[in-house]
Amino acid sequence: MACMATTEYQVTGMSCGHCEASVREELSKIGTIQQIAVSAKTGKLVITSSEPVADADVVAAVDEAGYQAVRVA
Ligand SMILES: [Cu+2]
Repeated sequence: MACMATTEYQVTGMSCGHCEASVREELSKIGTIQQIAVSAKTGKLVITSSEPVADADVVAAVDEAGYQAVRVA
């Protein structure tokens, strides 16, 4: 198994499970992402990927879903 990269973002604007699903759907288009943990309650988004994902790609995907992501870790 290749090295896994984990990155964390704070997402603003989500309010329910549908918001989480929209974020998941957009992020799933980034092929290297293996795992997505997103909470509308806390705004926390944790991405596990097989290769480092560009922050700009994550921010763009979340923006496409209608929310704002900021990298925190
Ligand atoms: Cu919602």
